[in-house]
Amino acid sequence: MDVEKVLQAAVAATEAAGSEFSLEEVRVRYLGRKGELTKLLKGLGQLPQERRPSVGAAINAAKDELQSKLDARRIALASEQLAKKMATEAVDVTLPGRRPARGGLHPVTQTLARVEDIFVGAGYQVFAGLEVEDDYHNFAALNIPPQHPARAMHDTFYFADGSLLRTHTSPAQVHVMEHQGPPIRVICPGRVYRRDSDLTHTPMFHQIEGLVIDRGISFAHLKGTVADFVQRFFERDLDLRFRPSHFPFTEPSAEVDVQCVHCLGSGCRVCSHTGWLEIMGCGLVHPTALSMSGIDPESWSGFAFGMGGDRLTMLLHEVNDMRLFFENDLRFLEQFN
Ligand code: 2NL
Repeated sequence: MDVEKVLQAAVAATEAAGSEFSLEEVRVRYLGRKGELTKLLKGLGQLPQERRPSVGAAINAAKDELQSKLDARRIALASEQLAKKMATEAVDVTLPGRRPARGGLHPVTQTLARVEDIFVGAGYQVFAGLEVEDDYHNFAALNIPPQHPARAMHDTFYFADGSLLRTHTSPAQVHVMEHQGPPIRVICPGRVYRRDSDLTHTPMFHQIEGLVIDRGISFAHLKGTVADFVQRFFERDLDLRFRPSHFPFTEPSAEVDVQCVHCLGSGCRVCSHTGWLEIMGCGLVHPTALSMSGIDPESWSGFAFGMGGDRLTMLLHEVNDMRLFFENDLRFLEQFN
């Protein structure tokens, strides 16, 4: 039996071991209870008496040498593995953390809040009202009797019990007139619904209406209020134009145009080459609308106005397709936060 040969094979296997697991296999194969060097030691008894001390010493020296090679290889493997881990799992602690995505208010909601803020600053209260209303508050109380042609224009969604989805935010103001009485300064923002869907109409859209009722309110108060609002909303001095119009619930009535925010009046696609953009309808509250809600038109007068929240948002941001606001594509919406 050649101790030197076994040792050489054991050392070679040690150097070749590629993991702590295979290194342990080498140790068991040579130094384990039934290992090759252990067996050599156990076989000493077969040797002649005089050779035992020298062969025994040689085997023990081989065992010691192998053990120290195994230890060295174990340390080398551990540091190799550490180096590999460091290379592949390195973390750059100086990188900024990934923040959770932050949501934001929809641009139309921001517009409603912007309008509310302007009027709250002028002493108005905000009353959103309810989206499900009855025929009386949505139509009759606003001087729109049952056979009035304006009802057809409103394309109302009705429920089986006769209640309806409000077609404008006016019924919220009717409730304020009924329950609070004059003087009134209120702004009513919210969703309204009409059975209408095409390129420029969606079945749900947003309106913001304002109502002021006090003693001696005239069209001059309305004009001043609108002019001040437009200046604050667009943060620019834009020309205004009041055109005669008609609503059942106001008399006289007007539509308000503002100088085109895009071309400032020279004519462009946004204003259909007119230089003007229509932003609201308004007027002095019809005496019938006042008395229907228990307000004496001989003692009180008022003005009201209504605007489209979606349209205002488009004008403010110079976006020319309303559908973009309803597709909920985050790439579009994120630009408003
Ligand atoms: C438009 C026109 C308007 C009103 C809304 C109103 C409300 C009450 C009484 C009288 Cl309670 N009037 N609201 C008045 C004139 C016009 O809206 O084009 N809206 C988008």
